[in-house]
Amino acid sequence: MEKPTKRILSGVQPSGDLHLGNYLGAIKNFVSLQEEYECFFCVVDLHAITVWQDPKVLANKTREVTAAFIASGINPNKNNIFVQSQVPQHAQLGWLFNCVARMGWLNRMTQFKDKAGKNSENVSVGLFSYPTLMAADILIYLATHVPVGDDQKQHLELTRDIAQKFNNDFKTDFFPIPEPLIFGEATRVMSLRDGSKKMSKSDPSDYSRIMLTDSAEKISQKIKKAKTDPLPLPDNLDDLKSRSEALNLISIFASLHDTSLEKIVAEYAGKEFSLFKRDLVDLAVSKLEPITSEMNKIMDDQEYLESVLNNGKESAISVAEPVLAKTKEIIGFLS
Ligand code: AQP
Repeated sequence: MEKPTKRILSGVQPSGDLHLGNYLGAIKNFVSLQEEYECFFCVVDLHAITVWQDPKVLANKTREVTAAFIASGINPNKNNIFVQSQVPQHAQLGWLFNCVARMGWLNRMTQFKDKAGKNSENVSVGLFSYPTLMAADILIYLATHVPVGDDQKQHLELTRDIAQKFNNDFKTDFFPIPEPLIFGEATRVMSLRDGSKKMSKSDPSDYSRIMLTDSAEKISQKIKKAKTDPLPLPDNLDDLKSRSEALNLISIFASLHDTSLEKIVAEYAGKEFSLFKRDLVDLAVSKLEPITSEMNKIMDDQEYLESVLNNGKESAISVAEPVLAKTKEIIGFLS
């Protein structure tokens, strides 16, 4: 089997409205990588159901993430865009990896601890074993690189451990050891209400995040209400790094503007937040409004969306099936 040298897999869950963290930490980077890499972009609905999803909204959210990919600039004619549950090889390899990963490895996953909180006896088994399915998502395509936000770094390390253990156990070099691609000025976008918490779909406060579906007016209200401290903006990076809310807003600005943090710090040194926020509103609206309106157009054309996902499914299966078959052969299953 020919091994790829520059192949990407990444996914986004249809578990709620996409927010600025998903866009700046992941989707925007996907767009910039599509020329250089062979790309597989997946709507990871199997991951979404690790927590309860209303069946009446899940299908629509799945289409919405697909529309967001395309509206943000991912070319569906050049890249594979598909839905995870429509490519059964992900779940099949996921089971095989459940038998490779160790309990101790999964017990260390901080995302599980954060999401389960004090309720760990009552969350789904799927939430606990989520990272083994993520490893399968990546390795079923023999992907070499994985663009993700900083929050997924630990899961990617686990993917590397699984690939390495499988290769060692079966004395093979079949699975690549994938590299994370975590870049940009906003690798971890924080809540607008609390600079110590990640911006997240499941945060109960609507004002904690900017959604890709928000109107210009809503974006403006949320940025104006975003938590800050009473000091003017700092004039150096060291001071900025000790002020979590200021760091978050400046990182968002730099990333939306495709500029470095240093340049934005220099531009707003000593200025008041009120002025900075006004400029951030204008920038965010100018960048997000075209995406939102394109998303709405795509969502109105369900036939087009279906054809993109059908093509994506077929090409994904054509790559995933032989990888699964080879994995089963290595393990010693009958063909
Ligand atoms: N706050 C963030 N900053 C930077 N990147 C982020 N990502 C998510 N939140 C941030 C990146 O977006 C991609 C898709 O994430 P996901 O939807 O699959 O899952 P998630 O990380 O669990 O996202 P949420 O919004 O926090 O969902 P809930 O609230 O359901 O847990 C990933 O590359 C992720 O790194």
